[in-house]
Amino acid sequence: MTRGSIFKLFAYAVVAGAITTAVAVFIPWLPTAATRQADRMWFSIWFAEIIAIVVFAVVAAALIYCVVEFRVKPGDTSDGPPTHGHTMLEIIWTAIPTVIVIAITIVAAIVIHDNGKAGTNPLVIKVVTQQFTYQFEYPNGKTFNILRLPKDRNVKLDLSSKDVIHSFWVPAFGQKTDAVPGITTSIVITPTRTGYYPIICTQLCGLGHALMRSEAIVLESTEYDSWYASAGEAPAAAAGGTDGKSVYTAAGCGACHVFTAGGSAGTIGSSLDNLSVDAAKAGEELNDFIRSSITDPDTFLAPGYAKGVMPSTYKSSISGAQLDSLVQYLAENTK
Ligand code: HEC
Ligand SMILES: [Cu+2]
Repeated sequence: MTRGSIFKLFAYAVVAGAITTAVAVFIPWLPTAATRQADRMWFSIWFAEIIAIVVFAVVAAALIYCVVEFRVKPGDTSDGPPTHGHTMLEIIWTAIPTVIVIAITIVAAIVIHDNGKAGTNPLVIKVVTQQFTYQFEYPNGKTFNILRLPKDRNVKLDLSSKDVIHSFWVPAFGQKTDAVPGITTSIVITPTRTGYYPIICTQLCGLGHALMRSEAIVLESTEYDSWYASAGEAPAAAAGGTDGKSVYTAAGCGACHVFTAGGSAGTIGSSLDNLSVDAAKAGEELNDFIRSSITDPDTFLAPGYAKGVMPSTYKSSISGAQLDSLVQYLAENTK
């Protein structure tokens, strides 16, 4: 190869590498990391990314060089010269990818290992999922439907499910795990930035799946401590409470139902604003009708709605006292 052709190859590689680097750097593919685990995760992604950019630049340069340099001349109908394999080249293009893949594997293994470590005294929060809500149980036994976390402390989330498979994903936290019925799965996060982050269910878990969202709020540790000390005083905030309206919110009814008093506008289920009409159709007294509609939704179907859409798990997931106040709350606020 002449010096000129080596220069050309090099120039193609620099251009291809520069364009790819610009695409990687200037488009915000990843959210700003908000936990120590996400920092490590982003590191492993960038590690693989830089290798990919270099490989792409080399391959693109060779490709462009060949297309430009060896293109057929007008009127040339001859065959190219016969070539046999090149053992040294084959050894090189096998050895280099092997080294690259091993390097990426080692970095990924270290990141996964470090991200699984909860330290000696993590804050353990139980995350109970259920169509289509999250409940967060703190060590003091109080339950909330918003996840509040202190900054700079290891938090271990123990996930479980009351019905089907759900998932817990906060993009900026860099960690994601499924909540599977019958077992407890867990993830560790150490928040490094205060702020508000959406929690998203990523397993298609039923008709209300798209609405299965919650929020995580990372607070300075002093703010968190004072919230924790006074938390749960206001019954409306506590999903474990028996106030009818908070049961309605915590159980996720609003994801599917229009209910003016509850401020919900879900359209998967029927409106709950005029239940007396359907109670009369079913030939039941209003309170009994509401109760049986919640515990055995398929017995009487609201006209025009399908069987099996409303979860039939509420009879076990809502306590007796919660159900009583939920029924009363709906009866008092419907027509
Ligand atoms: C996944 C969506 C979904 C969720 C979540 C849901 N429902 Fe329903 N619900 C429906 C559908 C669809 C119907 C109509 C079919 C039927 O009657 O079973 C319905 C019917 C009802 C009815 C009877 C309405 C009528 O006019 O006959 C009541 C009452 C009711 N739901 C209350 C609730 C309450 C309370 C909750 C929360 C504890 C809840 N639903 C959660 C989808 C849902
Ligand atoms: Cu879900």
